[in-house]
Amino acid sequence: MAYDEAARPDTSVVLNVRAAPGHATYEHEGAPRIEALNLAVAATAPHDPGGSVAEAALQGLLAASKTLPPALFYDEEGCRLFYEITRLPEYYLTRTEFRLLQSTAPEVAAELPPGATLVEYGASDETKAETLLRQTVRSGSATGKPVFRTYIPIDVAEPELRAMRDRLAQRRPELTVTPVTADFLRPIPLPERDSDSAIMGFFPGSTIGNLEPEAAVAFLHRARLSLGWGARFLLGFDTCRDPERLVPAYDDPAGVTAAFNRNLLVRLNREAGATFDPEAFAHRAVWNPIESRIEMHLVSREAQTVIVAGQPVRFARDETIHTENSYKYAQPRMREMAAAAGWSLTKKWSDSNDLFALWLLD
Ligand code: AVI
Repeated sequence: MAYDEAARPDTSVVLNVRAAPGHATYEHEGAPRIEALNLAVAATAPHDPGGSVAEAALQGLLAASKTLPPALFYDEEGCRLFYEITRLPEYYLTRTEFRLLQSTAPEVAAELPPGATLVEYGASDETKAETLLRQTVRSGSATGKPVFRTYIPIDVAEPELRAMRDRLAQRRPELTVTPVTADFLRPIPLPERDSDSAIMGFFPGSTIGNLEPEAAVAFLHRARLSLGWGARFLLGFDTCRDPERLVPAYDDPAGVTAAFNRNLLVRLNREAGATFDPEAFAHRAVWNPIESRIEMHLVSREAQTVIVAGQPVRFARDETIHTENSYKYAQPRMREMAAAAGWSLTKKWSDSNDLFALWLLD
């Protein structure tokens, strides 16, 4: 499929990866602030974050069908590679969503009364939230006042949250920022707030696609319970199901996604006493039309035995380690999932190529 040159990302952006595992933020050269994205990814793993990397890896590698938990992608190098992925011409998700957010934020904000609270799940960076936080009331006696009075970013990375709060305190002194350090896949008690104020959850980045569908519904349901029945929820998800576009987005010719995938093995060598030769595994991205997902695998190029945390792990030639699923939802399916979690669709937006959707739920 042809690459849309007009959609090419701005290459003047300079990467500034902060060192906390699982999280990165990016800053414009010289400019006060960022064009970037949040990595709402560190909490998407199906393993206990309290367990060790070796335990999590062995659990998957000793199973009949080998897997590795996707949260292990996001060490410092993984964050850097993920950032590179988001800049690739083939990886349309990030820039498409960011543009959509920029153009629809005024309409989203118009749905809320002044003094609202924004709760972002997996927020290690405020870039996407700021498209909303900068919105002001457009009519009536509160004209010109900010729509959002409070911002509650939720993430596992405390240093990132603190840094974000400090930046926002400088840029938006009128905004109350109350970070919550937590894994958003677990029940989260929100800070006390004025019960009269409107509240909106925010889950951008199509991170919902990295959860198994049942986990996605469970997450949306927990959000429904903690935000309350009067709440709104803004959800960003990838809707493209065209393998001709998807496969290059997850298997780019520059090999960045392959490096991102193999970095899992590099990490296991460093942190789990493993003996992987990363080049002995091929990166594979396949579209699974039955499950409606892109799967990433590492395929053993030969029969081999690798030691992980003192245990031998045997691979047959062509045996795969399934490392990630990225579900792409048709809109009716997402509507069903949202409904199962207690949300209904109020408004929806998508880009002109119908690649990405932003949904306002209530
Ligand atoms: C973080 N997440 C939404 C990305 C995705 O597209 O599923 C992770 C990724 N994996 C490979 N490329 C990007």
